[in-house]
Amino acid sequence: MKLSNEQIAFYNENGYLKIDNYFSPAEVGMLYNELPHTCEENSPRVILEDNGSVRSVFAPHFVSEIYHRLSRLDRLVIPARQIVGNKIYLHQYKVNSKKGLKGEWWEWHQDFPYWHIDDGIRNPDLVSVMLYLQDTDSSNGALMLIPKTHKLGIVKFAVKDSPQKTKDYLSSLSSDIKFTVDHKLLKELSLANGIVTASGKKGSVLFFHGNIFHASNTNLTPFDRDAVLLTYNSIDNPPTNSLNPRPEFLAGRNFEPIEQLETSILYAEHQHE
Ligand code: 6CS
Ligand code: FE
Repeated sequence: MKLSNEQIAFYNENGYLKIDNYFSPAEVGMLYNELPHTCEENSPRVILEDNGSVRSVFAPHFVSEIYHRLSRLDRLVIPARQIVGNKIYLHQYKVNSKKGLKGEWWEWHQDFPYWHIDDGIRNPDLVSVMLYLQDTDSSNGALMLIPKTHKLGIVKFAVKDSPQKTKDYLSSLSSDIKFTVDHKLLKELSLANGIVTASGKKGSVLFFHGNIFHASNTNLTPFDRDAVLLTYNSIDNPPTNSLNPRPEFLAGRNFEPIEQLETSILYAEHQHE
């Protein structure tokens, strides 16, 4: 499960790395079946689209042992440590659902500006890993990426056409996020580097850098696109925003390095599957 030198080199050059068939159908099925148990009614951890469908469920590990085991899985933690180059803890954990015919877009953005400005994390020494719970392609809202843009640092933000609907942390989580990429810059980099669509069957994973430009479309198919996202941070790079810190379900506060790794999320009785 350690990444090869070639995989690390590809990630460092491009800002992302997709690995197919990384989780078994049994593991994906277990995570998918557990989803309803992670989003209790009226929880602040559950972010809804304007149309009422679930957009994100944050911190599923707060209520689910299976999701807690996933966050400590060797197949995720060991590559994340390699990419970050240090011991890691979990900064953010969510399931981004893009329900069929309901899931809205994520405008072109970088993730690190939110963690830098909202949480006070000083350096981009983080890595996100996305686990596909369903077959995902351009039709049902696969992530689009512009390779190599992770090398640009935090870039110029677009000027929003209309004032933000909310001033609270939802302006970082809704389909109208506050920090998006300047459109002139977006066009320049799209022409220069191209746009990659990170399609993958269920069980694929995508490691990606906090500064890479990425976006995803609305889901116009009747097929859901649920994806688990874990963001690991270097233990030497914690949030410094103590004045008005975001809730713990958005910015983790357990800075202990993840050790004693899980070797499977399946319980013993299922591990033969
Ligand atoms: O604010 C945050 O932490 C979340 N918002 C976005 C747009 N990406 C990073 C993260 O998931
Ligand atoms: Fe993002």
